[in-house]
Amino acid sequence: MGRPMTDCLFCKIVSGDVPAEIVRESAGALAFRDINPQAPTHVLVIPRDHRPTVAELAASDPGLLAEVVREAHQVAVDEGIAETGYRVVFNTGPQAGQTVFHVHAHVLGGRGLNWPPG
Ligand code: D5M
Repeated sequence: MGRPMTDCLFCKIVSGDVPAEIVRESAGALAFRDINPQAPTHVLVIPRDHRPTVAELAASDPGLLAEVVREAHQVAVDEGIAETGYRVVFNTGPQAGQTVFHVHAHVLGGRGLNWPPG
């Protein structure tokens, strides 16, 4: 089980020490709106337990990763974008743009999304 990290922003959202607009909660995961939205729907889904990257979560707890992905889909259903389409992104590592090293799935939708991404 991942321990809370005192210097981790998303662990502080899990503990309630940092406020967030929470949209869904499950036993192992939390979903909240991104503070800097890049699309009409932009929600982050995180495991409550601290894991730095999706690779480390997949290796240590694949069931929890599955829960994060299920919750990401449920966010899309709740937001009304599951039918039109949405994107789930795990930025992994600095070159991919990961800035917060507590794994998070970006759920993006509500507008046309370009491919390839920038
Ligand atoms: O994504 C990290 C994301 O986290 C980025 O889109 C901004 C978002 N963020 C940063 N601080 C907060 C708070 N306090 N609430 C909600 N969202 C936040 P990355 O893939 O690591 O670049």
